[in-house]
Amino acid sequence: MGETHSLEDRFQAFVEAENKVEPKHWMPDGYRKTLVRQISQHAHSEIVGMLPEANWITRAPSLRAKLILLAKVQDEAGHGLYLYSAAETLGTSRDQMIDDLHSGKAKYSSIFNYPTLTWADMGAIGWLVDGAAIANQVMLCRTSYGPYSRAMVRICKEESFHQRQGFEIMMHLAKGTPEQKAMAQDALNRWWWPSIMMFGPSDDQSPNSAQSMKWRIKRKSNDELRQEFIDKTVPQAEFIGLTIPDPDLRWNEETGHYDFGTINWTEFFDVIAGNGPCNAERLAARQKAHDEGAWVREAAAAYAAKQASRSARRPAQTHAA
Ligand code: BYC
Repeated sequence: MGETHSLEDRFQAFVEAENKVEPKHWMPDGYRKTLVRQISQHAHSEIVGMLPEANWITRAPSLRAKLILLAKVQDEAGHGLYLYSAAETLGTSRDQMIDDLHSGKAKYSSIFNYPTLTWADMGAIGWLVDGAAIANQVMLCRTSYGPYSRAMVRICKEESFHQRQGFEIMMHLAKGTPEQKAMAQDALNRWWWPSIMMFGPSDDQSPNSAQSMKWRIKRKSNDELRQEFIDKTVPQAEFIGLTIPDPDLRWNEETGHYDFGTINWTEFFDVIAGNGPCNAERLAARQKAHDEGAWVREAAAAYAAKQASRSARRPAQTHAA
């Protein structure tokens, strides 16, 4: 008991001194569990997040737009893979994480349970969803767990490109015909509130935040990051002549931040409980892809087994020769 306490105290001092925790270091069980929960949720979000955008690859309005969207969706697959690998260093398996996604035990970001109805939604996702992801993930580059923080550095570089591609789509539409501008405004109207919900419940309703901040897993609170994102994004909307769909949004001279209206937390909790507009569709698509990919996993395992048995035989053959 006393020994556990001193290990925990030493661990706490270690993270407070801004050291990185590595896979083979001792860590409290709760730290390990929190990271597996958060990193796997993050990985699932990247993978499920490919679905709403992939919906538009075949309908992108030009070859250039198609290439860029294809590259972005591929980046997201890569982010999912780094993140699954980072979570595996904590002793969980990819199969377990995927089972937890399919059974509904593990969450993925609420944002991907909304439909992508028009091309402007590709702009809104890049600009707002990747913009929100960057705010959250720049902070995670300084997270205390080494493999997670290093994955975040690369992911953030790619997310910056995603945010720009989204903003470019919105800027072009906003400067286009009245119909195009209306399409951009409609996408902003539908994606704004879900995007600011992405940061998670407000700090007084966030059960995991206090401990995660203490362990230096999270470096800023959900509300701090949400405010940073709003402060950064409102001038961008003004610059392209679009209106944020919040009548209560106004600059507050005293605080130096934008005040904003009340978030519909009932909607948020409904979506994360599995009842959003596309939850069932997203999970069914992932399950189908997993089932249809079984032969690839089997072939890869058979190939790996063949290679392993060859290399096990090789030293003996070399010796005999
Ligand atoms: N959606 O105590 P809290 C991307 C859950 S993908 C669903 O504040 P925590 C991209 C939370 O899990 C970006 N669930 O939790 C990909 C917890 O439930 P459990 C995804 C949410 O973990 C493709 C409960 O609510 N980014 O960039 O301290 C295309 C209470 O919350 C959400 C990440 O995953 C949500 N939005 O803080 C384009 C970043 N929010 O698990 C873009 C990594 C909260 O106890 N994750 N919940 O059952 C994090 O930074 C943190 O996990 C969160 C939540 C800030 C999201």
